[in-house]
Amino acid sequence: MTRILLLGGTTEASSLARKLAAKGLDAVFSYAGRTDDPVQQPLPTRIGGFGGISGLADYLRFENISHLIDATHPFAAGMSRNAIAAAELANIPLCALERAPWTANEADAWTHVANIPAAVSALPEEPTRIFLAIGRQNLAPFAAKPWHQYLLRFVDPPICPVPLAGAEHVIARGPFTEADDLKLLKTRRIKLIVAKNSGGSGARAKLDAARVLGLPVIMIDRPAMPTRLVVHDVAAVLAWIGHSDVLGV
Ligand code: 3Y8
Ligand code: NAP
Repeated sequence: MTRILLLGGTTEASSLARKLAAKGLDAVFSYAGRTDDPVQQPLPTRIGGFGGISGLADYLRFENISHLIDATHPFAAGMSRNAIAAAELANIPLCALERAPWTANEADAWTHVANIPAAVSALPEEPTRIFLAIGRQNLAPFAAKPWHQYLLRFVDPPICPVPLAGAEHVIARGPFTEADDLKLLKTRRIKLIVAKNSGGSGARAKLDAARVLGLPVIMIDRPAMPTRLVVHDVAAVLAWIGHSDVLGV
């Protein structure tokens, strides 16, 4: 009997959730509970951590999950690593739905760095107006270079002080549009963007706007992930769970 746990929190996860619901499949959608008011899903939804690897393995067993799908974000490394270990413990098949990294073209001025500390090191020495488009959770290392004027973008209003004195912030939930991000970069006089190589369409607008304005981008590579089955579209996930129709998906 097919019963799916879908680890979500991305555009692709929401798209897959709509397909699973449309097919009437028995599936549970899972959010970490990072945001105040996550997008409603067309599936029964649970919110919050599982309690590490063992907590997730117990959940898989007690909920009689037959298929685990990791459609979390490429930078949600902790969750993805736990999913691999828990699926093995509970002897449940795991499939990761992951979008391809973004790649630069000749019109882009990207500097690739391996991680957050390397992004801090790559910042210019002279004071610069920087759009730090990496969310809320990894800001503290940038306090090492307080002479920059940082612009931050949060999903929810910050409830505790931001670890970057003097930073400006905007509250917005993606997916974002190129027109909106062009306006943001122009009105805030941004001269450099720091971004995570998240891939997908929902966070891409700032890169397209940077290309139009000829702005440099420091692009943070995604963390390496242990070997697991990875697919790149909803159709492949449906085929994996044995529910793709001959005429469509
Ligand atoms: C809680 C669920 C959907 C999913 C939409 C995608 C697109 C819009 C763009 C910028 C970059 C950033 C951030 C971002 C985007 C989508 C997608 C994506 C980037 C929500 C969501 C949850 C989160 C968590 C949140 C993080 C933060 C990261 C903001 C919902 C809206 C920067 C990642 O305040 C916090 O604690 C925020 C934490 C993890 C990264 C960070 O470290 O701060 N996403 N984002 C999920 C959960 O609880 O399980 O609220 O509806 C989902 C989306 N955010 O269904 O339409 O698919 O990537 N999310 C990044 O890519 O760099 C914004 O500003 O340009
Ligand atoms: P993370 O650092 O990889 O995970 C930390 C812990 O959060 C996990 O060990 C787990 O707690 C819990 N968790 C994470 N995702 C979960 C989910 N979908 N359902 C239930 N628990 C979850 O996670 P993160 O990077 O903060 O991402 C959190 C959520 O935001 C995920 O849904 C992710 O898809 C989404 N998101 C993240 C980013 C990003 O840049 N990181 C961008 C867009 C969306 P336990 O150990 O207690 O089980």
